[in-house]
Amino acid sequence: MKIEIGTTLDEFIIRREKNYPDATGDLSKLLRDIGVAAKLINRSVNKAGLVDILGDNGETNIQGETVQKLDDYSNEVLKNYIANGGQLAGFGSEEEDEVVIINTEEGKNAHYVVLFDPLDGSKNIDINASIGTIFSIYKRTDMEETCSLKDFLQKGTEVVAAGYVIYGSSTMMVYSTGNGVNGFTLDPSIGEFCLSHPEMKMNKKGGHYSVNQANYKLFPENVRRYIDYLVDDLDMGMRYIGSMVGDVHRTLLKGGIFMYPPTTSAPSGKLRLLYEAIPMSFLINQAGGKSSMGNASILEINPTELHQRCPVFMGNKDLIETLETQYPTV
Ligand code: AHM
Ligand code: MG
Repeated sequence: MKIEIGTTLDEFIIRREKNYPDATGDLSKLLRDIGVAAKLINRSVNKAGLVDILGDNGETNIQGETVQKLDDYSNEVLKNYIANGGQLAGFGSEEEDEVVIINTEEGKNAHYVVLFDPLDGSKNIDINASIGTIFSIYKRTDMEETCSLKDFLQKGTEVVAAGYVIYGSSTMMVYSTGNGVNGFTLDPSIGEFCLSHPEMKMNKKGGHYSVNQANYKLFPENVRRYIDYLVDDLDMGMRYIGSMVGDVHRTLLKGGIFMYPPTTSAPSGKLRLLYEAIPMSFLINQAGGKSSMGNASILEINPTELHQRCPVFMGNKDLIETLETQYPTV
């Protein structure tokens, strides 16, 4: 059944759930809770220049980076909204050192775990550029066992749902439950996410390449040759915000390729496998594109650590296939 443009996120989720008579409603509730948390984060992001939540809070997170106040706030909002809803057995956050297991009776019986980056690209807060929230949802691997780290270290092929919220010139939530990708724009006049981009599909050709070009000399030789090929042979232009959600959102809408390759100082790149690379790969794949760690799919990586990093290349299928076959990097 086709769902009309303008349908609210809640209505969309309810209608979609009807296609699955055995659904418990837990995944739907989780997605709706993420939608509500996103609206709260959006409210604060919009006020970032006005109230005293702009700037950093002086602490560093496990990655050794300065934590911005809005990172903290977004992390708290997501935790409170999704952890207390009764559908979650645990969650992991880029801003938390360890996974958090929910030890209530409801939590022990819950089927799902969530991983999120509460506010990605937060260095862009001060300059009013796009930032975003990224999330992925998995089912626990074994309901007979207590929820533990292994439930979070699952391959991208096991993702049940993933998406992002972009706080940009408008605020959008884009997500997939493995059945295509749909985008919802927040209508501030009614405070609802409304279906604006149904069944998103990547362009097969064209678009920009998106990379931190300042790192060019630090990239492996094949990555440098590949970038030269994009510029010299395909005549591609470059766009780079430095905010993964913004850069991937453009790639999803307009085509091209987004990459964060390894460098000599960061041999696994910068981006986190579980919080950033897998959820975005899942979406790009669902929209008909492809993602790679340089020589194989990101979705096939077996995670070993919660905060592990991995090289990221994602975009038009042809571009990724050329990378893997002609300019592979390990
Ligand atoms: P963050 O999770 O600390 O915000 O860092 C991730 C961000 C991504 O959004 C973006 O793609 C990347 O860092 C940009 O890094 P760089 O400034 O090295 O190009
Ligand atoms: Mg991040």
